[in-house]
This record gives sequence, structure tokens and C-alpha cells, in this order.
Amino acid sequence: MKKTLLSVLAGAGALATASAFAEHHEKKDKVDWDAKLEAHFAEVDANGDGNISSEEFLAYKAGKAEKHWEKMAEGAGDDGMVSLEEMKAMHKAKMEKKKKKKKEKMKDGDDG
Ligand SMILES: [Ca+2]
Repeated sequence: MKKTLLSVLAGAGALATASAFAEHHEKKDKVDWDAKLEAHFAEVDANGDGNISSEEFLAYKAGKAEKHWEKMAEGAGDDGMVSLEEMKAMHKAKMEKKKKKKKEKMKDGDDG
């Protein structure tokens, strides 16, 4: 009888833990993808006609590429060009920064 009661209690505890876990992740994962997509669409649809033309798409991508290049150029040498070694160094620095950020988040008790 004692064993059964313990099993029931352990089961209830596990259930409560699983429920709290699921609830936490449900809240965290609740992203309004429609709203995100609509915002992104509006960003690309430069003239706001509700359609994305190839010109709008390419202009949007060119803008993104330009911003990307500006970031890359920060790691470029004096010649204004990015070598493979410089690119690897930038990538390594970026990964280390990400790792450090993740560690700090975990320290704060927030897993993401
Ligand atoms: Ca358009």
C-alpha cells in the first residue's frame, strides 16, 4: 500500500513537472508568425501595392547585402578586401561572442 501511494505521488510530481515544462515552452515558443511574415512582406513590398516584384525583391536583397558587406568590411584589412583568413577570424569571433552570450543567459537562469 505504501509503495502504491509513493508511486502515485511520484507520478503526480512528474506530471506536474512535465506540465510546468510544457507550459514554459509553450509560452516561449508562441511566436506570431503571421505578424512576422506580414511585417517582412511590407518591408520588401517597397511601393506597398500588396505584391512583391522582382525589382523590389532584388532591391531588398541588395540592401541586405550592402549592410552585410559593411559588417564584413569592419574586419577587413587596410586593403579594404576580406581575405579567407580575415573571414575565418570574424566567424570565430562571432561564434565566441554567441557562446559567451549563451553562457551568460544560462547563468541568469534563463535557458533561452
Ligand atoms: Ca510592390
